[in-house]
Amino acid sequence: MTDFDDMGTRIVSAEVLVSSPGRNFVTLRLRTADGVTGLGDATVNGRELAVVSYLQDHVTPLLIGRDAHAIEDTWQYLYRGAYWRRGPITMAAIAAVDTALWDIKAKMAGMPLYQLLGGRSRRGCLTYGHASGAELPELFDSIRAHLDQGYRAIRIQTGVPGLGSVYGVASSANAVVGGSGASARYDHEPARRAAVPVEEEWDTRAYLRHAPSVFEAVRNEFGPELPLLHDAHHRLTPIQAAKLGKELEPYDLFWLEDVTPAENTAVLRRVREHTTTPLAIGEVFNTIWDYRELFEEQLIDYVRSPVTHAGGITALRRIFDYAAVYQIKSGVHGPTDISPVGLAAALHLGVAIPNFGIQEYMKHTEDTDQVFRPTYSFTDGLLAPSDEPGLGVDHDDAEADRHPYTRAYLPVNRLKLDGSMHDW
Ligand code: GCO
Ligand code: MG
Repeated sequence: MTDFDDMGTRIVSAEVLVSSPGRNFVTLRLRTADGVTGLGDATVNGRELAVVSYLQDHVTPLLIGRDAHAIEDTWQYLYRGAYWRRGPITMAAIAAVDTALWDIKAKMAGMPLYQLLGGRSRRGCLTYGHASGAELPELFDSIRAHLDQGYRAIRIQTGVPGLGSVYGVASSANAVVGGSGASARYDHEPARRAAVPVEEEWDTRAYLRHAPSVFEAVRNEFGPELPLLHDAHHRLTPIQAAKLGKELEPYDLFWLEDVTPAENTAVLRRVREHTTTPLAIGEVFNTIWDYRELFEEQLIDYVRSPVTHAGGITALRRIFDYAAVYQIKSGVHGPTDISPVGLAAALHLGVAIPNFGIQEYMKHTEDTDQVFRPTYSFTDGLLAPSDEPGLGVDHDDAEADRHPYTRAYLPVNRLKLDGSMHDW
């Protein structure tokens, strides 16, 4: 489309910004001839520079001169036009462009983005926080610390007897800025930056024996009301997943996440046959197509896709509308590797859609917030976008320059038994 009603809305610059204020982030900034800027998150944890190249070498040259208002057409142009559709790198790049364009459109309208998505349906987005501990006493302290901060739903991850560090469990050894001891974080950045990924060991049988006893202890200590969640990190076979779901039923989980590897979603039929524990999946999905069978066969209860990895606000909105037909709700991925830009986008969608479920929320470090200056607020466990025009985030280039990119990896997972690589 080259016909512009208003040449002031034409995109005149597209910058890919890379910084590491506590961990690596890739951010796209678009600017119109009128000087309106918009931001998009393109961070793919551990593979950041692949998206930088995709954007810089293949996408940003196509954006110059396009009408910033043409969000849908730009999305289709980048998705259909690439020929090589889908995949995390492509979809993160498209997501960044889409998010930046929505930011620009909302700023031009002088409205917070949620107004353009249908307006506010709720005061804020119910969040869940990450409590963890190698042993029960540390876990209980971590749960109490989260409740003190106002969280009203809590994800529970613990160590497993006989294993060293387990992903998702904070320990003083891998604590990073933002906490120590029971409230320490496990982000693997920057404390565990290394030339190669850290290797962790895994034993599924030990985990399956241990997990139900943890939830029993948590229910005994904290009572039946508190919504509890758990992430199995794609580590189980279908029958193991079915067993875990069944054994956790007495503890009334809000959800059990990523029980099996995400490539073969059909196996969730087996899991569903055996358990009424609600299931959540999708943080590594990229498109609406990944959900088709899961929705139509009613195999899941929550959609985990974030704006950042599912092609942006345009695409995620479509996924949520499709999910709503099946009474499936949102449960957007919100770890610290989703930047404040990606999180703000999720919050604008979250307050607007009818089928909001819950929003994951791990607070970013102060350094991160100084770069992005988010204006969303966290009150009584609800995270809400501000009424600033657009997304309500910024990018302070001088702050970002103080934190240059540093190569970093997520850990890998090997079986304790014989060192085989295991699903992560
Ligand atoms: C979650 C996740 C994260 C991911 C991480 C990968 O549920 O929050 O599983 O911890 O592992 O975002 O980059
Ligand atoms: Mg997860």
